[in-house]
Parts: sequence; C-alpha cells; structure tokens
Amino acid sequence: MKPTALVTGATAGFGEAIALQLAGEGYRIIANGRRVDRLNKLCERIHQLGGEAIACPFDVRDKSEVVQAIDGLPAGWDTLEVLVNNAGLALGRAHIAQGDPADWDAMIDTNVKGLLYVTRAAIPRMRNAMNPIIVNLGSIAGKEVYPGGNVYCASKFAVDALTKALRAELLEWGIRVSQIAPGAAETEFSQVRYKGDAQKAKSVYEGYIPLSAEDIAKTVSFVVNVPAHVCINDLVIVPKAQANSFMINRK
Ligand code: NDP
Ligand code: 8X3
Repeated sequence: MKPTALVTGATAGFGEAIALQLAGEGYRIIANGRRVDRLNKLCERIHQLGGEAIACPFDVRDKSEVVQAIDGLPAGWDTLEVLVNNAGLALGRAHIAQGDPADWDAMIDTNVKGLLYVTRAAIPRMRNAMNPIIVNLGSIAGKEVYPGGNVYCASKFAVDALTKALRAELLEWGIRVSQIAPGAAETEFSQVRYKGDAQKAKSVYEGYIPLSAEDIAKTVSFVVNVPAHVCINDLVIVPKAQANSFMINRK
C-alpha cells in the first residue's frame, strides 16, 4: 500500500503545493481545508496526474469536527505516514494596544489549538505506520518577534515549543517530528493578513524575490524523504534577500 499524507490547509499556498508535490512522489493525499470547492479541484487535479487523493474538509479550530473527520477516515485511508500541520494564518499588524481580540482568538485557535486538535486525533492513526512523520509549519516569526507581529509570533513560538514537546513525547513510538520555519513567501498569506487589501498584500513582496509555495513543498519533501533513521528537527528557510524578520534587501 502506498503511504498516506494528511495535509491541513491544502486549499491554497503551501498546503496545496505540498499536496501536489507529495502526490507526485506517490503519496496518497488526504487534503484538508474549509473551502470544499477548492479541495475538490485539488483532488481532481491529483487524479488527472495519476495520483490518489480525497477531500477531508474541516475547520481545525472545531474540536469535534476534527475528531469526527479523522476518526471517520474511510477504510484504506486510516493509517497516516505523514501529517503536515500547515493550516494557519496571521490577521493584522496592529500593536497589542490597538489589536483586535477577535484576530488574536482566530490566530491562537487556528495556529496553536488547531494544530493540537489535529495532531491528537492523528497520532493513533500514525502508530502503526511504516515510518511516520509529523511536519509542523512554524515561521521565522516563531524565532524572533517584530512590532505588530505579537500574537502571530506568539502562536508560532508555540508551534516551535509544541514541535519539541511532541518530538520528546512521540520518541518511543518512532514518530519523527520536524518543523519548517519559513520567512517571506508569496501565497494568499498577506491577503488574509491584510483582510483583502490587495495593494498592501502585494507590497510585502516588492523589490525582492520571495519564497514560493513550491520552494516550501520541496522542503517538506526533503524533510519527509530523508532516510528512516534521520530526523530534521528544525529547518529555517528564507529568501536570499531576507536576513531576518527586520531586514529585507529591496531593490
Ligand atoms: P495561505 O493563506 O495561502 O493558506 C492558508 C491555508 O490554511 C489555506 O488552505 C486555508 O484554507 C487554511 N486554513 C486557514 N484556517 C483554517 C482552518 N480554521 N481550518 C482549516 N484550514 C484552515 O497561507 P500560506 O500557505 O502562506 O500559510 C501556510 C502556513 O505557513 C501557515 O501556518 C502560515 O502561518 C505559515 N507560514 C507562512 C509564511 C508566508 O510568508 N506565507 C511564512 C512562514 C510560515 P481554508 O481557508 O480553505 O480553510
Ligand atoms: C510569516 C512570515 O515574517 O510575515 O510567517 O511573520 S512573517
């Protein structure tokens, strides 16, 4: 049986590219996200390319929806070799003093609690897999804070901490746990962050070449496909023009 990968947030950006990359390598894909039409299109595309994929729509913030969906995976799709915890978002760039608590709730509920709900539900499905691995999408925002990053940064610091905790706790079961921490990548991320302000979103990537979703998909592939005795604990990847969260060399 070919190995199976559950990818959260596969309707756009990194998740979609990761699903396509892994499908191209022979993984059977369980594609998650909330936008069902996009999930169906992604699965159709994978089928046309000769791969196997099923849509698994749920909101990672909804504890019972997560459990129902993962417990209810169809026969033949219920052993997971790979879990990619990718679903996530930033909302706004306000300082804490002016921040919107609804944005804070959404980021913490999605990036932190969502990752926990999905991981908890998936672990029993990974225990009997051949060479299981969990890949968490952190961020350089989880390595250093920047003004206006506050709660998003905190949520990604939490991903960093939870990655380390899971690695220790799943050691005896042979489940590898890796984090990929990207810098600026052009996806729908900034459109979501700036709530549809296309100009503001575009300006984030002006004057340099940002990472692409495909760059991250290839990185996930690298981390997943290392030899079975190896684990990449943490991989920070940025565009050449970016030194850290504060310094981008724009021409
Ligand atoms: P996109 O906005 O392009 O994609 C985000 C994905 O997450 C979408 O598929 C969206 O699907 C899904 N998602 C969001 N909320 C939920 C939810 N509640 N339940 C299920 N799925 C959800 O962003 P990216 O691809 O850029 O981001 C992917 C991950 O990478 C995020 O965790 C982000 O924090 C991280 N990251 C991004 C960077 C960047 O510069 N782009 C850099 C570093 C890290 P839907 O709306 O259909 O539910
Ligand atoms: C996204 C990268 O620098 O916008 O995680 O926070 S950043």
